[in-house]
Amino acid sequence: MPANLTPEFLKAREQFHAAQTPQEKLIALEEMLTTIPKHKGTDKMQADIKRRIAKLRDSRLPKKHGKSAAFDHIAREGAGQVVLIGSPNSGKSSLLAALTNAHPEIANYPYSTIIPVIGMMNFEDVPIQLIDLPPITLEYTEPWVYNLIRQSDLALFLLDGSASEDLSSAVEEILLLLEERHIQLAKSASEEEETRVKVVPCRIVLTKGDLADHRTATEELTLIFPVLSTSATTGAGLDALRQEVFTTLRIVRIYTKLPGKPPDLTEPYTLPVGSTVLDAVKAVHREFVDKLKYVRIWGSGKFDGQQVPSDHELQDKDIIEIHLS
Ligand SMILES: Nc1nc2c(ncn2[C@@H]2O[C@H](COP(=O)(O)OP(=O)(O)OP(=O)(O)O)[C@@H](O)[C@H]2O)c(=O)[nH]1
Ligand SMILES: [Mg+2]
Repeated sequence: MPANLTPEFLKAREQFHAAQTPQEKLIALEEMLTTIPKHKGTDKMQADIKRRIAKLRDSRLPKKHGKSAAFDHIAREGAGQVVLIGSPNSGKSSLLAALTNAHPEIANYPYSTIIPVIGMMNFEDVPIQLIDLPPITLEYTEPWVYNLIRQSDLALFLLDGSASEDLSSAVEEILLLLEERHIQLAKSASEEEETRVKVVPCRIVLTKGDLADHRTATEELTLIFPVLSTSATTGAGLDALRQEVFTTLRIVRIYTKLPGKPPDLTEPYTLPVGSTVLDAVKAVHREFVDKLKYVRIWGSGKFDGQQVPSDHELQDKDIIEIHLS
């Protein structure tokens, strides 16, 4: 198939060859990528331009011991760590900006995100850490992206709901790349776990719901993972997404109170679903465990203020009053 290159593209290519600095080269390459006719005949050229862009961006990052910069670990903050993953331009950075106070770079060209960007999202009174990542593609993926996914509690898999491509095969392609690195995305973390493989719960987020030609969840997609539709522009679907993230993280929040005083409802302790009264006491203060006399509980389907054994399983929003000897 002939490439049918446009005059705009040829001009951008000339600028690329004339470019003196990495910055000028990058600008020209991005222009080439925007103006190149998008069809099968230019697939290889497009991939080549993307690779060059990624390489140039990479060379602008601070170097560590001569190797490219790596972000192999991000300290967990809040009740859970959630990564935003997907193809270029799927709307990851836009979603981070819509859900948190972070200001990531957002652009209509691919690979606009080159380093992880962190933001804190609130679901009601629970802070949850979101990490916006560079895209995952066959052509080029930052190697440390996989490490951050492996360490996360949940992956949100973003799909551009306005794209014409086959969304389920786009998902399958990325799932394979992850599997090669021993990461298995799954509906829940409780599925059978091989030792070498890290299972990370996953939800699909269909983005750009405000665009007239946006797609809704197909049965094929929902068979892979539960699907949520959103728009970073209008905010549609964002509340449901916050709720789903909280539910999928499987955490309960616990408030504490002092005898005779009202409970402190400002900052809950967050614990995994299934945690006991003793786990909560430990979370409040390690040393309380040895001195523990009894705990009274509010919520939990119990009479308010009822005394409960230390192996009592906590429910979301329980309030505990710890009595020490
Ligand atoms: N109309 C509309 N456009 C959106 C929405 N979300 C993202 N976009 C646009 O889609 C383009 C890509 O958005 P980004 O958030 O930069 O995408 P990304 O997934 O972070 O891209 P990379 O970092 O390159 O992987 C930008 O032009 C955004 O303005 C949305 O909800 N509605
Ligand atoms: Mg981005």
